[in-house]
Amino acid sequence: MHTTVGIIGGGPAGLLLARLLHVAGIDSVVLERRDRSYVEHRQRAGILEQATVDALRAVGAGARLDREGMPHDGIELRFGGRAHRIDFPSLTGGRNVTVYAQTEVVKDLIALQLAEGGPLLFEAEVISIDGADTGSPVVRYRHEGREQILTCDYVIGCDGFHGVTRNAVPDSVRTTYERTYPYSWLGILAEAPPVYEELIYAHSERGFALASMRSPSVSRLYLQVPNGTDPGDWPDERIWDELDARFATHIDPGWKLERGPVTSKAVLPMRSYVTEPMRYGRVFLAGDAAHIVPPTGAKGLNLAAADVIVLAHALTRWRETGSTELLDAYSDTCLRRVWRAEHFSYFMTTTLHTDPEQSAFETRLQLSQLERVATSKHAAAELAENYTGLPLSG
Ligand code: RFL
Ligand code: PHB
Repeated sequence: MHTTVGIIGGGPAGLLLARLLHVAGIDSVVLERRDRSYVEHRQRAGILEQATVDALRAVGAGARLDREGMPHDGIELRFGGRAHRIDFPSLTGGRNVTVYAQTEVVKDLIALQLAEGGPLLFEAEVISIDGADTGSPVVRYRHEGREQILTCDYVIGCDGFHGVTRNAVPDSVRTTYERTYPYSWLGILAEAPPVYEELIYAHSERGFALASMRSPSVSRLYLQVPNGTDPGDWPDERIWDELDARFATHIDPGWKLERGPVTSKAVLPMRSYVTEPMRYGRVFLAGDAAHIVPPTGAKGLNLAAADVIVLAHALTRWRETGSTELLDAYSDTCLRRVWRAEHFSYFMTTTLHTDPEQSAFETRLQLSQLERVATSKHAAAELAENYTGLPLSG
């Protein structure tokens, strides 16, 4: 089999890229290791920037998003027993974000691609990519019990942090930057209406907590826990009690979350990671295959979308004019945005979590920084601009 663009991975990056190329009249094949149901039910991100929403609409995946997505004009920060709201539109010239789960984005993109796109193969595991520095790279994959070959003009690695495409970039040209954190998140889904209208990010002496949502009847909640925590050590009542304790304020001491059946419970480690460059020969990396951010800034899915928007534009230019100018600029163009998001995600993470080793001095610095965001329009605008997403060219 031959295709113009071979896409490894059917997560948000690979699926959105396939749709963007389809709209531009460029053929592609998507190879996804897992089965369809697994990919559609993997619990992950919830926040879409405006540019991500616009891209989904442009590829025809906007209808359900426009019906069911929940536009949010702000977030609440809780710290030192107080609550403070950051208003996005007034601080950013009108921008906001939309709460719409990654599972739903993926379902919408898969349905579209199967209805009217190029091949999207599930349970097709890529084993290797050869000839990145030749004119026609070769993808080897296993599908329906047989090893198969896909030759491509370009190969795009959208295969996430544990993918194989990164290995096609020789160690001698690759630099990796990494940071781990001394805490994880315990994330739950609960059949309980969120009593809050906007997301709440809480700094507390007991550790960080985040209240998000999936729908008017489903809450998504996270607690900072030590690395290596067994979710089995957290019975539901313990989770709810701890969430209430971390969200408590002096102003409304009776404030409590609405409780309901917990339908999913998992521990997620936190990591910052960037590999450079994001391209070698005719192989390109996009999304989590090239970079990871801790989830506190809600940037991972949006960075993946931004990468493939830049890439689709560059491939379209190449197809129309034969010029590789934008493809040659791809890595530098994306990395500027990636590093900004890395810094923002690091800032949100280290400002809001309690490092088990942290001194009282460091806790006071965190509270002082949060106080600054709560009292300075400039500090609040810096947070709001990064949270709602910087312009795609930036
Ligand atoms: P994915 O989603 O990991 O998809 C990669 C796909 O590649 C497949 N694959 C292979 N296929 C074929 N052959 C191989 N050898 C393969 N190896 C792997 C995998 O099966 C998979 O289907 O990467 P992608 O597309 O780059 O998308 C990235 C996002 O999934 C990720 O950044 C976000 O989920 C991060 N994230 C968040 N991002 C946001 O923008 N906003 C948020 O609110 C947000 N919250 C989160 C998050 C991530 C979380 N976790 C679990 C890490 C909250 C959480 C809890
Ligand atoms: C989520 O809804 O899953 C979510 C929201 C905001 C974050 C991380 C995750 O920062």
